[in-house]
Amino acid sequence: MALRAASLVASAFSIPKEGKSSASFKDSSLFGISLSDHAKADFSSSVLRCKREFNQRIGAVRAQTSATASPAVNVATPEGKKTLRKGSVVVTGASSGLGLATAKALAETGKWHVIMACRDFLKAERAAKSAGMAKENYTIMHLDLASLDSVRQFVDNFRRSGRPLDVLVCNAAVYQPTAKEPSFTAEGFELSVGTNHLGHFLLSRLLLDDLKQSDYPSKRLIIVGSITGNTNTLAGNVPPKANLGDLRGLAGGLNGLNTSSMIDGGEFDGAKAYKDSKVCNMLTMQEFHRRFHEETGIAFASLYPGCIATTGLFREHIPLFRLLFPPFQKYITKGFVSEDEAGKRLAQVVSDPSLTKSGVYWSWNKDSASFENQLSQEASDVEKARKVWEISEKLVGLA
Ligand code: LMG
Ligand code: NDP
Ligand code: PMR
Repeated sequence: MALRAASLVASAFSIPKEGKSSASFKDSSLFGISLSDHAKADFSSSVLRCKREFNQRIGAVRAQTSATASPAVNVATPEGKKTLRKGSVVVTGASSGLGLATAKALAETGKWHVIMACRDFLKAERAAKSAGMAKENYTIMHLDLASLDSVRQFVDNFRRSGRPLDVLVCNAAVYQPTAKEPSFTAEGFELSVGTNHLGHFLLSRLLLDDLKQSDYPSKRLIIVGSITGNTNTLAGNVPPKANLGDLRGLAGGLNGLNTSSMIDGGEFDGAKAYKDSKVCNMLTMQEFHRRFHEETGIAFASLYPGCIATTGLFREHIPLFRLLFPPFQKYITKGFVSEDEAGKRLAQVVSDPSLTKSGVYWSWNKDSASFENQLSQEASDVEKARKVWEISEKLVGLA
């Protein structure tokens, strides 16, 4: 047990070995940007593909009559130099915590227009203002991931806006650690998996087309994962552990009536439902990668941004937990990261030229250097990923 615990502790902190940290990217460089050979190949092929797509698309772009016409990917400065247009990124759940910090970090660069996809418009507006985001750098659009109608409506509204989609960040989540009984989405799915996984699954499937049409040189689809869904870490071994079992509850629709509200068919447990939903998020990212990376050049990625112990995620936990959790993470596990720092990490996955590799679960070491982390056996199970994908397609009405 002691040995097992020690190895769990080591893998929880997963300090990168074998030169996997981003420092190792320094071995080659393209246009002054440090890239690994793999990432370089990835980047240049996507540049070529983008040029092709751009040429095909340019007619369509010109014909667009919507309110905000999609600008050309290269825009001329007053001095006549060509620069890349502003990127257009959708961030779900940008009204607090990691999503807000990411939106802020991206907006501050002046290189991104952030579409904050939020369920509470006023809260989002106040959050953006108090974060000091300049008006021209963001747009708030309504999205309630606990309703598939709302997801479809959001996609519709987004398309009407005429903005291109260059990067999609699936960040929003709910966590119900103290709920005794399950609650449900508009369609009757258990709320955590319904919101965190199924809502995002439909959103990202629908918006894949929009991403494909973007002429931006580095298109990305990011789904936020977590350490607690990975049972190859200490954090992932704190009970209740994530476990999707044979997916019988998911296949039954998680409605808690004629079937369990839990993916594995067991008794409802809010903390487990959240961890299970994160496993689905990480499996979905990999399935996207297998199905669409080669064809589209889109980079699919997931990440564990660190333990952001101060966010609204823990709003339903007991007050004592909320009081002790931040110092516990800061001084005992040392896994604590501030909202600002976590936002910068996710912003890197959105826009850093060295993080173009697809199919990766990014993590950071203590010096905030990114590295490709290992997922648990279940969170990297190819067969399970395919099954989760296929069942989810049916549940959200895509198959
Ligand atoms: C459930 O409880 C909740 O019921 C559920 O609502 C939800 O929140 C869910 O995962 C989320 O958790 C889990 C519960 C059971 O954990 C606790 O919250 C109990 C805390 C017990 C405190 C133990 C002492 C730790 C030292 C404390 C420092 C003070 C700060 C307190 C901060 C509180 C924040 C948590 O958890 C357990 O069963 C406890 C044992 C779990 C360990 C499992 C890991 C196996 C490997 C063992 C290695 C041990 C060595 C590591 C030492 C780390 C340092 C403590
Ligand atoms: P927060 O609670 O601060 O942020 C969650 C966001 O999701 C909020 O903006 C919330 O909106 C939004 N949201 C919740 N339900 C819906 C819904 N139905 N439709 C639309 N938006 C919704 O938590 P975090 O910032 O901590 O969480 C962000 C992500 O980070 C999550 O994916 C989480 O799993 C992940 N994560 C967090 C860690 C942490 O330690 N905090 C660690 C690892 C991963 P509203 O403001 O209206 O409530
Ligand atoms: Mg955990 C290296 C140790 C580590 C890390 C990085 C986390 C992250 N946690 C660690 C260890 C422990 N935690 C230990 C030893 C315990 C038992 C005392 C513990 C407990 C604990 C609880 C009760 N931890 C928690 C909870 C929660 O309710 C959080 C949770 O599981 O939400 C699903 C949580 C978390 N610990 C983390 C992280 C990142 C979380 C937050 C949520 C998430 O994964 O998104």
